[in-house]
Amino acid sequence: TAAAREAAFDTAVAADERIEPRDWMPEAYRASLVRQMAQHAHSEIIGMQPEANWITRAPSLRRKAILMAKVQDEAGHGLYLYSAAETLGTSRDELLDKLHAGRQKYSSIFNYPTLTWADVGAIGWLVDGAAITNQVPLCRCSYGPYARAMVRICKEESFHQRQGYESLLALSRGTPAQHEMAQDAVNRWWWPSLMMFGPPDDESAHSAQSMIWKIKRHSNDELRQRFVDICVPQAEALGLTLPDPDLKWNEERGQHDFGAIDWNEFREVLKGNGPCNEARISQRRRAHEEGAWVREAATAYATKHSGDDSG
Ligand code: FAQ
Repeated sequence: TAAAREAAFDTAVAADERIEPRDWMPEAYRASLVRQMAQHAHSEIIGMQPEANWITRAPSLRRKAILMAKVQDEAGHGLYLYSAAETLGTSRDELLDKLHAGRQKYSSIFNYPTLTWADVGAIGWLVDGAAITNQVPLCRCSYGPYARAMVRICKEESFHQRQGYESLLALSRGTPAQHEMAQDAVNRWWWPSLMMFGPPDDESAHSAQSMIWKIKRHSNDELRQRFVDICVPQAEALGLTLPDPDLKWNEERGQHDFGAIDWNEFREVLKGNGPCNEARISQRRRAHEEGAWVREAATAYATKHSGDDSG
């Protein structure tokens, strides 16, 4: 019966068992996973744009090779995530259509511009750093295909974070102008990185249910706090300052206090009014249209060879 199926699902989730594609699941669980995984996949592929902006201008062959590999990894992450979402019965086409029509979100962070080379380092350090902090717990998500995709993605994100840190360190220890460029990038990326974790807990529409379902393991504010605590000693080691005069160690809490986040800015970016929203989505639509011939050729090839392995 329906009640028994639902009870079995609840028991499996409570016992930390994985839910797999063929298992019964509540429609709302399926819909919430598709929502989150689609947003995550879209973030990976839109997230290629800010850094790709610097591939042709990387300061050395080594930096260029590293950056190209990183941006390719992001495309790969998008593909694992779309595939994982397909196991829930939604096609990649459907999800991309929703992205292009503005009906599904992608992370707010990718609506900010990359103005200097140091932004590439700051993205690696802070944006990938925030991404790992948020995603490591997702490796224990109750939905099997999402959790497994996260394991590989997190390994690659760790490399991305280290390369960003190393690149910023080189700039910070470089000429005064390079140091200043690194500091300026950190000044611009710090607050948007804190917004990546989502709205404060008391305004987070999905958190309570997602935590019961063990899609999310920690609240938005918990992960944001963890990230701040991780970044403070790293900023010190980098010789850079985090742009928050209220940031200080709180002995009693055993955590850092930090200043107020401008949630109005966050809401504006989500509404489409960030500095680069227009540019990001139009570039994405253009790339999709320009790739139409590749999809047609791949479909024609697959049709020609279906049920025929003669080559
Ligand atoms: N931006 O109720 P909640 C990366 C939306 S990392 C835009 O708290 P939830 C790697 C939220 O969707 C970035 N929208 O939602 C990389 C919901 O709207 P909806 C991607 C946001 O799901 C690095 C509404 O606000 N990572 O790409 C944001 O419980 C460098 C209410 O919020 C992931 O997606 C935001 N920052 O918690 C790539 C991780 N925050 O759906 C390239 C997986 C919230 O009702 C270069 N996702 N919203 O229309 C998650 O962990 C969660 O979905 C949260 C939000 C924590 C993001």
